[in-house]
Amino acid sequence: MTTNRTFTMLKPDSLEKGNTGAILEKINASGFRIVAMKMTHMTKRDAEAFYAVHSERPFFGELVEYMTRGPVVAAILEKDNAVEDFRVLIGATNPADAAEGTIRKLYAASIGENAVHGSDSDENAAIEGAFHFSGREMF
Ligand code: 3AN
Repeated sequence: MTTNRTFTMLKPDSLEKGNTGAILEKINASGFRIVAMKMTHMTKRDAEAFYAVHSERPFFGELVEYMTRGPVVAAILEKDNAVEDFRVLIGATNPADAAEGTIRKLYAASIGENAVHGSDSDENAAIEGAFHFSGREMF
């Protein structure tokens, strides 16, 4: 099944390193339309809720700390087959395994600080988009 929308966050390391513009440029150049976008600083509670699926993983505390140490850019993106195509564009979770030219290969430092988030299913794209945006903020 294909879908039209996915959800992304440019993570704190991307903003700290000044990579926001370059990453957004790559997203645009890859044919994604921006449906919603904002800069936001997640609280500990936000991050724990957003990543609840990982709450039992050993890296959960580290993940929450990282995602709350500075602002992120959250966005909903539209394109045919958006979820799958965006996962290809960002590359593997571990940048060491990410393909040449992918966002994580270019901008991520490590598996823990991997520059960008991309939804892994249509269902999660809808849940994650609604976590950050109301219907009135989607265009
Ligand atoms: P993806 O972001 O590629 O969907 P997930 O959902 O498995 O990967 O992991 C969510 C986030 O948790 C990753 N983006 C990364 O920041 C962090 N993470 C995943 N695996 C590890 C790990 N082994 N050690 C530290 N952090 C990790």
